[in-house]
Amino acid sequence: MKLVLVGKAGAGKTSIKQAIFEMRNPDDLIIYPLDPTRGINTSNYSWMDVDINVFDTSG
Ligand SMILES: Nc1nc2c(ncn2[C@@H]2O[C@H](COP(=O)(O)OP(=O)(O)OP(=O)(O)O)[C@@H](O)[C@H]2O)c(=O)[nH]1
Ligand SMILES: [Mg+2]
Repeated sequence: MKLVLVGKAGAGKTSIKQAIFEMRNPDDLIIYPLDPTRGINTSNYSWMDVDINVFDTSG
C-alpha cells in the first residue's frame, strides 16, 4: 500500500506519520516541533500486517 501525505506547510503531516507509524508521543511532538520537511521523505513500515510506503511531502 502507498500513502501520500499532502497538505499545507505546518499542517501536521510529519507529526501524524511519526505518531502513527513510529509510536512517537503526540504530546512530545507538540512540545518539541519537528523541522519542516524538504522535498519528499519516503519510509517503509509494517503496520497491522500491511506493508506501507509513506511519502511525506513538504508543504
Ligand atoms: N495543536 C496541534 N498542533 C500540531 C498537531 N500536529 C502537529 N502540530 C504542530 O504543527 C507544527 C507543524 O507540524 P509538522 O508535523 O512539522 O507539519 P508538516 O505538515 O509536516 O509541515 P511541513 O513539513 O513544513 O509541510 C508543529 O509545531 C507541530 O507541533 C496537532 O494535532 N495539534
Ligand atoms: Mg513535514
